[in-house]
Amino acid sequence: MHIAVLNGPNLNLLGEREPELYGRATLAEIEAATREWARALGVQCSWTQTNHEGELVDVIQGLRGKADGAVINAAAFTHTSLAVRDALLAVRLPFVEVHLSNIFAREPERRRSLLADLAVGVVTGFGAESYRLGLEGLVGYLASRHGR
Ligand code: CA2
Repeated sequence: MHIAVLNGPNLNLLGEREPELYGRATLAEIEAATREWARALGVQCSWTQTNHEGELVDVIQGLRGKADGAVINAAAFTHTSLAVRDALLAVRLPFVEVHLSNIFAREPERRRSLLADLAVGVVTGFGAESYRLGLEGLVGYLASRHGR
């Protein structure tokens, strides 16, 4: 099973600023932990971070037939990007939306996700653990679907 983990804009800055919102872990540390969690679950994982909306769309389009599912923290694009939504609709890839912070406890414009209704589920507010919970939830979902 191959799971793609996708990260949107500014997540490359994690650990440098705003630790009260996003924690102290760097994105490289979250990547290392996620790869370890994936290994323990017996799944392959790929990792992408981009600051560019079009690149995120290209990466999502390229997952068709290559990945079984995705864990996606689209960062600010979560709240703004019809292009990312359309790409996810086009590839019909099961995905879990994850966020480090609880987007529902933040500014009104962050409480809306343009992706969440397409997702298998959403994990928001657990810091780096959101990635582990999202990955576990997605792998369980895919395993039960394959077993049917
Ligand atoms: O809580 C999350 O995971 C977010 O997806 C993080 C995004 C934010 O736009 C979403 O509303 C919620 C922000 C990504 C990281 O931004 C940083 C900005 C400055 C310093 C460090 C990180």
